[in-house]
Parts: sequence; C-alpha cells; structure tokens
Amino acid sequence: MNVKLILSTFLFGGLIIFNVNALPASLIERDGDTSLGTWQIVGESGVNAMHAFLVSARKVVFVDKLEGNALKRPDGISAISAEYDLDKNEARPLSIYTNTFCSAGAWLGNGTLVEAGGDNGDANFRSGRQTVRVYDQSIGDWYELEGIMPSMRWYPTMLSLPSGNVLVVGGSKAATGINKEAINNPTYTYYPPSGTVMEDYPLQFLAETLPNNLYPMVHVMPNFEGKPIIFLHANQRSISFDLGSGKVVFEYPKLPGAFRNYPLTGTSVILPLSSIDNYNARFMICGGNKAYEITSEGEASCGILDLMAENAEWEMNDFGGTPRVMPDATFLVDGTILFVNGARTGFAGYRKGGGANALWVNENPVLFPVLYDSYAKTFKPLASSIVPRMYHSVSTLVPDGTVLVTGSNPQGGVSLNVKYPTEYRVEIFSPPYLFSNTPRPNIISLQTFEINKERIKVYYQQIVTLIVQVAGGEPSFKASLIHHGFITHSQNMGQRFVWLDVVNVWMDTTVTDQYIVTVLLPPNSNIIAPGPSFIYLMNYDAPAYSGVEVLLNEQPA
Ligand SMILES: *[C@@H]1O[C@H](CO)[C@@H](O)[C@H](O)[C@H]1NC(C)=O
Ligand SMILES: [Cu+2]
Repeated sequence: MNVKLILSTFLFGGLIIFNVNALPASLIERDGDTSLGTWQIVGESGVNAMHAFLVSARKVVFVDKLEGNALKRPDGISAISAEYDLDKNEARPLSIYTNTFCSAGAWLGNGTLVEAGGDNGDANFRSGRQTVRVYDQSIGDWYELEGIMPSMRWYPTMLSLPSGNVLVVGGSKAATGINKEAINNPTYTYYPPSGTVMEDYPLQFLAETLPNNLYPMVHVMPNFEGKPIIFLHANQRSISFDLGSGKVVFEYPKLPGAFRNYPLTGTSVILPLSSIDNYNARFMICGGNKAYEITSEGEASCGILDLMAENAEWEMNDFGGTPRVMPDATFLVDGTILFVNGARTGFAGYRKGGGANALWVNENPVLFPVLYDSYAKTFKPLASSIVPRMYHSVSTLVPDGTVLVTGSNPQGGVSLNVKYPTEYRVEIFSPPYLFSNTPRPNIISLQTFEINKERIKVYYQQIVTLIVQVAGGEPSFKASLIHHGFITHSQNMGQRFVWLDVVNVWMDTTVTDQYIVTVLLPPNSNIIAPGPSFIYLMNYDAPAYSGVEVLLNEQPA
C-alpha cells in the first residue's frame, strides 16, 4: 500500500472522462447510532438462499434445495434458484431441474460459474448427485450436465484453481447427518476435465478424517513457482497437497479446540494477502462445535496458522468471546472480516419433530456480527439483526461496501409458521465504514472503460489506471482485489482478499476533485485465481461507492 501523492498540473487530454452519476440508491440516510453499522430488510429472496454468489455488481444468484417455494418457474413448478436484483429488490426464477441439496460452486477462469453435486430427485426434479450446472452469464440462466461426474457428491467443496478450472473435493455419496465410511467419497475431480471425461483421483486425507470431513475447507496456497498446491482442513487436521503429484506436501499440527467441519460447522478464510510480506498466507478458522449434541455450546475460538512458517503453530483466540456454530466469514472492502449468522448451541441440521414438540438442533441464534481486524487482532461486536439466520443461511459482500445477509431453513421443506421458518427476507448490513465522515471515492473508469457495464479484462502484474472523484482534497488511497466466492453452509468457496499496491496518484487539474490512480495487479494466479474479481478503493477509511468488476487472467502471449 505504497501511496504516493503527486500533485501535478499534467493535462490528461487523451483520457475519456465519464460523468459522475447520482449517488447510488443504496446510500440512504439513516437515523440513530451508526457506529455499529445498520440493518435493513430490503426484499424477498424467492427461494431459500442455501447457496449464493454475486454474478455482477448488483445481482446475486441464490440456489436452494428441492422444495416448494412460492416463486414459480414458467412451467408452474417451484423455482429452486433465483437471480436477485439489488436495485429492484426482486427475485427472478431460474431454471434448475436437478436437486441441488447440498451442492457447491466455484468460478472458472473464463468467468463462468460452475455448481456441482446434490441429492436425489422426485416427480418434478431429477437427481443432482452427479450433476454439474453451468451458469451461463450471457443468458442469465443455468444449463445442467447430468450424470457427468464419475461419482456422487453431497457436501463437496469446490475451488477456483490457478489453472482456470475448478476442483470438486470430497463429500459423501448420500445425504447423512454425519459422514461414515460406507458413503464417504475420498476423491477429487476437475471441471472441465483435462481429458474428454471427468475422472476421480484419490485423496487419502479424506479417508483418514472421518467423520468430520464434509465440506472440507480448501484454499489455494500462494507461491511463486507455479505449483498447484492446495491447503485442506478436516477433522482438526490440516495438510498442504500437491495436485500435480497427487501427494501430501506437509502436515501441520493438529488444531486445538473443537471440530469445524459439517455438521459441527465452522468457517475459514485466508487472511488478506499483501506484497509487504511477499503474500505470506495465514489461514484462519473459527467457530464449530466439540460434540454432535443438541445442548453442546458452540465453539468460542479461532485458530490462525502461518502456512509458510517452517514450524507453524496454531495461534488461538476467543472469537470475540461468543460461542458460534455455522458462522459466515465475509471480507469487507478494508480487509476486515465480518463473522455473521449462526447459532450459540447445537450443530448444522434439521429440526427433529414438529409442532410444539419440535427440537431445534441449532438453537439460540447469534444475532450480531463481530468484525475482525487481522492487524490489530481485535473482534468488535456490531449491531444486531432481528432475523435469526440458522442452518442454510448466507452472507456476501456487495460491491457498494454493504453485506447481503439472507437464508435460514433448518428443515426439510418450506415451513413458515414455526420458530425458525424458511426465511426469505433479504437484509443489507451497512458496516460502520459507510458512516465515516471521510468522503467516499467514486470510481468513474478503469482503463478508460466505464465501470460495471461489463467485466473489464485485466491481467496479472498489470498496472491499471482508475479515474476517481473524491471531495475534500488530499485523498489517501488504498486498493484491494476481492474474489467473491460461492457461499454455502458457512463456507465461502474461493473467497480471496489481496491488497493492491497503489503505484501513483495524480490530481487531474482539468476536473475538480478528480484523480488518476494507478494500481498494480497481483503477480500470479497462485496468489488469486483467475476469473471475476472486484477492484476496491478506499479514501482513508471510506470505501468507494462501488468496486469495479474485472475478469483477471494471464496476459495473452
Ligand atoms: C467457460 O468454460 C466452460 C467450460 O469449458 C464453458 O462451458 C463456458 O461456456 C465458458 N464460458 C465462456 C464465457 O467462455
Ligand atoms: Cu445442508
């Protein structure tokens, strides 16, 4: 974050300058104390948001499981996927015809999202257990490749790889409360495959980590040697694994405290990467539970592991002092992490029984998020929502700096008049940084392209130029690149945060309050995977009105 402010009288005759638009609709004046952030219910998700991903600056796609949502497809059958428009706050039904319960997703380097796995079908839906679904951005809808996975996968993890394809890891071959040997799937596969058909490759680690190895936590290990090495965590064990050789590179010490994988669900992130320490990766894992018991209190600890240290040791903290199972971890524009959603007791799963005797296996919702600053190592509790977000809920950063929070459905079908109903309300959380007194920057263009009309193609190691307007004089810019992953079951698959070096800042003397800012994109695809990401900018502590959607790839030869 090397900021150099050069006040110059240089004239930028050749640059295309766009008009500044009116302030986005999301910037609504709010009353009261905003220092802890604010919550606002903005609309209905149409389908329960068991899975979610941001498809563009103002649109999010939700994926549910097979169930009778009120939102109908044109053929009259309940939709199980919907596209949510953040400006209109409306959900549009999408076409998925196989059961997505409980699947995974990740972005290809070419900018297409791939979703895979699921469960059995019924009269209206076919089995999704070996299905790969592709979200076709050009038509804004899905197509499905049924039966193309060589094995059945329920609760797999997916990851965007440096090569531009996606990895599908683990899961079980049938729906289950807890994984067991008879249905375990200790293998991984790629989409698209390198050959003509998808093939499974063995992953012994997943055979050794029963029973707490569903939705294994998987991240790409940063490196400069172009090695396809991933980090995996399951059942308190962590390894690095070379996809090139199919071998374990290193096993880290055992994680103290609770279990963190489904159904004792915790969450994990790779902390912000930066050129300052040569993209040193630290893995952070939080929440979960120690026992598969309804009354068991959630885990109030996080572990942090320096993945590059020779004698890496877990550094433990108290997760802000609140026990939480099923937390979601969402990067904000400033590199802090919002831990939100989940419950104080129990585990991930459906209520047992109905009516007055219903037994909720996840109970005591935690209604407030905590904000983690990985530099100060502090957790700050923020304002509470009024909506419990139990099993099957999600959270994602929106490029305007807010966080979309929705979902919750701890039962097999749509159930509205119960303690924890099938929850359709969509909320927007506005973090404290949106109420800063510092003027927010407005990014007008990137590489002369108007922002967020379509994805702007950018390359590793490229220095890109932003035209930025910000009032108040003497700005201080920080820039970051965030890959928004695929969110389900408290896992944000592929989520990545990388600080960008600000190379130069010029004042454009031809337009009031206008600056030309150049930033350097990350060195390679092992630091952040190719595909869609957003470039973010802050003026001191105030984020830009919107990040810029880019498609990051290798520079063509
Ligand atoms: C990206 O690659 C996938 C898999 O080969 C393909 O199905 C999809 O159409 C491609 N998308 C674009 C935008 O080229
Ligand atoms: Cu589930």
